[in-house]
Amino acid sequence: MDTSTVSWTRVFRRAGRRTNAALFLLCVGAFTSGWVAFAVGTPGPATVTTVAHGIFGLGVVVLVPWKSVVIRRSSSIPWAGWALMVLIVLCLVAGFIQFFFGYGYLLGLSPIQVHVGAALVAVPLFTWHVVLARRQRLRSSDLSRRALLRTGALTVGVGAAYVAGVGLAGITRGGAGRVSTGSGRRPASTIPATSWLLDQVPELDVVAHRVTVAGQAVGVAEIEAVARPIVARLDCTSGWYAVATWSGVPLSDLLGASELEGAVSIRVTSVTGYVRHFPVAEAGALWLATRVEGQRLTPGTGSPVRLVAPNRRGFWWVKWVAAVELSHRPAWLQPPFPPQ
Ligand SMILES: Nc1nc2c(c(=O)[nH]1)N[C@H]1C(S)=C(S)[C@@H](COP(=O)(O)O)O[C@H]1N2
Ligand SMILES: [Mo]
Repeated sequence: MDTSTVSWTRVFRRAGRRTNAALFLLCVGAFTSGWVAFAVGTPGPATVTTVAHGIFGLGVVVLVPWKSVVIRRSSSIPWAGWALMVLIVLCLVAGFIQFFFGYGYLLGLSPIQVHVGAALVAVPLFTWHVVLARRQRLRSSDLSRRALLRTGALTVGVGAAYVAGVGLAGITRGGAGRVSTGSGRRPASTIPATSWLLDQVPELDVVAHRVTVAGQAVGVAEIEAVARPIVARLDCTSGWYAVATWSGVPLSDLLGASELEGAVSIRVTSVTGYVRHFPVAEAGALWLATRVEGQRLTPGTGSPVRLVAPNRRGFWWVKWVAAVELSHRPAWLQPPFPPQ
């Protein structure tokens, strides 16, 4: 046996309770930062969140050799344990595919759909695994100098792997035009028709359609008579964004100042029932748009009228708008993500 084998054996012999505790924290961190990453759209918070998410995920990968020692030591593994392992591997692989190769479809699924789907299915198994099967207490020695040094070394290693990964993504083109949310660029001419979950594209009559704005019926012709161009980035949580010139009118032009003053939020509803609430203060930054890049919207991208919300992620850009209403309900009371 040569010396390097000896030292590695010693390194992996330490695998055990602390490996599990570290993996637990990394998984919880990865899951939480993943949700936050879907919610934030502004550059500073988005950068912090996506970098943290990447580091948590890489941390899990780095601990794989130690965890395999733990697994090999245990006498039997229940089927749910295997299922959890498969889901976590699937989640990681899909995440890395998105990171290195960008947005695309395979068998009708995008890498982020697989990534998020696997993570959600893993939650009950993970909870079962942690709570029922592998309850482990923290010990005071976990905060010893040596333990902290080891954690520090792991963190530096993961940080270095992250930087290398970002460099590699530049070569594999996954990082092409990447912005702070992690999304990659698509040309404005190829904006895909995207649903948050289950919405189906309705066929609406452009001439007959009316949007009810605080009780008043507004048609496409009326919007286009006062429309102005607005350049905005549509940034979908499925991992792509497109910068386009939209044509529309801000809600602050359609709703009177006195009306806005009396309200807390603006409720924008789609003909499909898809709905989002916005704080009234954003009235000037929410646009009812009828065109993109000079062309009328297609049914898939929200015809006849959609919302353009330049400072928010794609799922706020309500398509096929039926009504804009003032409300007394605070915007934060709504579910953070649409349920349909
Ligand atoms: N009514 C409705 N509006 C919607 C959605 C939806 O499912 N239903 N999906 C949202 C999501 S997740 C995104 S990213 C954008 C996509 O717009 P696009 O189809 O023009 O690309 O529309 C948003 N508006
Ligand atoms: Mo989206």
